[in-house]
Amino acid sequence: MIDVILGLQWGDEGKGKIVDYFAPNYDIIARFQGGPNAGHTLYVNGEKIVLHQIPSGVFHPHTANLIGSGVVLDAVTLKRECESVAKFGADVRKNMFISKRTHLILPTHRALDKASEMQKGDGKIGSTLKGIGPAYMDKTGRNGLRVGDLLDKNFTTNYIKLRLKHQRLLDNHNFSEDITAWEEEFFEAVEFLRSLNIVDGEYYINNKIKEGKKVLAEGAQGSMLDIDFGTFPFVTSSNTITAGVMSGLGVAPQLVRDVIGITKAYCTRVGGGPFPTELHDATGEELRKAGNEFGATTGRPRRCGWIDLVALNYACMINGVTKVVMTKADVLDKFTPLQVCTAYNVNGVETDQIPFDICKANIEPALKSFPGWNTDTTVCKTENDLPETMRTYIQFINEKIGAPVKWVSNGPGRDQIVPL
Ligand code: 2SA
Ligand code: MG
Repeated sequence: MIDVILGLQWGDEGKGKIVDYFAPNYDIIARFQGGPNAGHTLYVNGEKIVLHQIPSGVFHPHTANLIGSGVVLDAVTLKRECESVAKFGADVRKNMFISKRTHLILPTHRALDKASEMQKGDGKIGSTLKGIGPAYMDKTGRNGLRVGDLLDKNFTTNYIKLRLKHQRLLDNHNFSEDITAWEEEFFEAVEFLRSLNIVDGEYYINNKIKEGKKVLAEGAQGSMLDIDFGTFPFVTSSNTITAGVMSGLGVAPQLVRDVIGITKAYCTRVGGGPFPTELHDATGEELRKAGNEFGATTGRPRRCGWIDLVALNYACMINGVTKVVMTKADVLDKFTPLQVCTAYNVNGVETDQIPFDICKANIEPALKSFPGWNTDTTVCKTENDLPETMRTYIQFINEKIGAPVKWVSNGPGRDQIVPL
């Protein structure tokens, strides 16, 4: 049995905290896509920790953590992260497993990411520059190196061949940056990676499921950044949606039980691309401050705006969402009135669908106004503690997106979550 947790917006919905919250109910937490572009923030004994490559179940000693085949892996980030979680008592040699089919991010992938963004100029994607796009390009282009290849004695020769290919591309971009230091770090990290639990991920997970173990698939980024159904080309290079769980872990669709979608009570986006409900005014600035909306990986300020039910409804449809968690509800505590986007006016025509040409169209959101609650909700423990105005806001969202909000997260703490 597999349950899925994934983001319904443009990432940063608070997946890390929610996975950490649910982790004790599962035997295995598995990342199925993305790489060190992810920034999953959690709090362990009151201390903040941001995970990029390691699944968010790592602090639960009885939970195994799988880095699945659909992930792209940066050995340097992984090594650093393993060292930092060890300080909090997590032992990755005991509870973390890496699929042999997981593709490696090479130092030249990072350089290519930079070069590509520089060439795009104003039209740049706003990539995290972690080498994600180029690593997935080498996967689909059938050139990439995988974790299992590290166990081959010809690894270094194969690495050099691919590096030469990349060098020619970088020369075409007129990109010259000395990557010697990155390479040194890479080979050190590769040595470390060889000493971890490298497994046949698809057999590992299917055998565990046969034994009756429960799996939680942990999504990274968000549905609107999906390579196929997001706001292309302003997307990441993987399938962030439920479909990615099957291809990224090697599991059958009928094993999936719940798809738990995470949305903020408002909306953010980091990087380029369309964001119909974005606020360019003081309210947007206040949301950024109140929500501490800065990239967990890059520190970039996130763009902020009202919740977008057109996009949320679309994400629920594509993912087959069965339950929703609304996060950062407390960030809205001091905002009134609140706005909710119920439709788009696309070049003057109203629609409740995501237009194909969302990146080019002139979109005006149709907004419905709700009174705010002006209450400190961080102290709420049960549904009855939540202000009536918040419950009305949630009820409206449930109806529009066709999936029920079942939990409200009202602060960063592990215990700040209210079941509905
Ligand atoms: P990439 O690096 O090639 O995947 O970037 C492509 C687009 O995907 C966006 N993207 C993200 N959006 C939100 N959160 C992400 N993770 C970090 C975080 C991001 C950060 O948790 O805050 O720290 O800046 C993430 N990763 C990728 C990216 O902004 C591009 O729009
Ligand atoms: Mg994030």
